Amino acid sequence: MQPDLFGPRDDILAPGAMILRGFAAQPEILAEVTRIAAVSPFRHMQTPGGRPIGVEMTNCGALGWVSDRGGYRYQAQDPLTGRPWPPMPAGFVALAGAAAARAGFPGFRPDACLINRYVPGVKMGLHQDRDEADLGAPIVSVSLGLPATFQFGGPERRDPVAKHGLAHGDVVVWGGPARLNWHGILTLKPGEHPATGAARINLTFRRAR
Ligand code: MD3
Ligand code: FE
Repeated sequence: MQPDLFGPRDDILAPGAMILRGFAAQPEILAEVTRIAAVSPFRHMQTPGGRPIGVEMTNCGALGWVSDRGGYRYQAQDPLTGRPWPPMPAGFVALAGAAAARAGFPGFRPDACLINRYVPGVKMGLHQDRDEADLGAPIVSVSLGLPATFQFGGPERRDPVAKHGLAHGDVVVWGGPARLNWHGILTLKPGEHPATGAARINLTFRRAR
């Protein structure tokens, strides 16, 4: 989707955090996700404590984020297949770079893309993303399918949390002073989306090393 008659709908959440509404609604993105998941399927990972994570995950790129009894980390192999993660499609690299540049972070080259799949009833609790070696690089997130409510706090767990709706095609860039802010996704409400059915897909592009 392109900026419409109402003009570009960029929204600053905090210094370093910007929503680019409708920046990534191209159907090719979901076609690539389907190809990736045919090689490295969506699966429930386990927390280091041994509990299943409600969000289903897979990855593409040189590195993928994994969680199991051994902890959280990035690794080159998919533990389910024993093979490298599927390569990051060139269109993903270009999209993430363009979004980052637009938000004021030129030169972003992601080496990891975590793909989350939510069905109604699933949430992601408040957390920080701090497993990446280069915290100077931003994270770019792409939301597809069912809408969700995003919770965005501050650098401390106790900081107040604001809520923002994220819809199909919305891209958010998190960097600079917002890079270590706490965040989460409220329980997904039931619904159907023409692009994804009863699901929400989120891609997060990261510089892991
Ligand atoms: C703010 N994913 O995968 S994307 C995650 O919608 C994650 O699936 C959520 O949080 C999702 O780690 C939210 C938005 C997001 C991603 C990374 C951030 C917000 C962030 C890093 C720092 C601050
Ligand atoms: Fe996160």
